[in-house]
Amino acid sequence: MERTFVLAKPDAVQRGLIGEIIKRLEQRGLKLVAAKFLQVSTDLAEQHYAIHKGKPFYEGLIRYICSAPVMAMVWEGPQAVTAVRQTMGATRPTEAAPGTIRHDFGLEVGRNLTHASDSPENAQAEISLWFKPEEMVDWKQSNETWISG
Ligand code: DAT
Ligand code: MG
Repeated sequence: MERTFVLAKPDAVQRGLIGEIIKRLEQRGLKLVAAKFLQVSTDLAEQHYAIHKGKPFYEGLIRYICSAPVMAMVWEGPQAVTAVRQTMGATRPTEAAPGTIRHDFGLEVGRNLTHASDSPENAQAEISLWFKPEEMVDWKQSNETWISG
């Protein structure tokens, strides 16, 4: 089983879309294994988006991610990284496929509602940046065998 890190970003929180995002990931069959609601510090934002430092949109991205609370989550399932990126849609909402979160709720790249890890390696790094090991909940989903056989 694979795990991936997901954020409902400040615009999703402000627009009351946390539930919608969680609903879509639950419906997909993924299992929630950690979650917390927090105000992101500049320090955490800079660590999370270190790969984008120096890009033209970097400063705005840090301001945006710290501008209101976020819901940070870890989701588990077969190919969870790929599955969540697919449910989330392309980075630019206008390029995201209909039926994806970014298409269905977004218009601009700077307000694209969600973050999700882009590889299993980055997922591990992001999970350990945002969560302590003891914050991960080990539980069995009763319908697991009907989602992955
Ligand atoms: P993703 O979030 O799909 O993994 P990314 O890692 O390339 O995309 O970029 C991180 C975030 O930075 C992205 O969700 C929105 C913002 N961003 C990326 N490219 C941008 C651009 N050209 N202008 C403004 N914001 C951008
Ligand atoms: Mg990315």
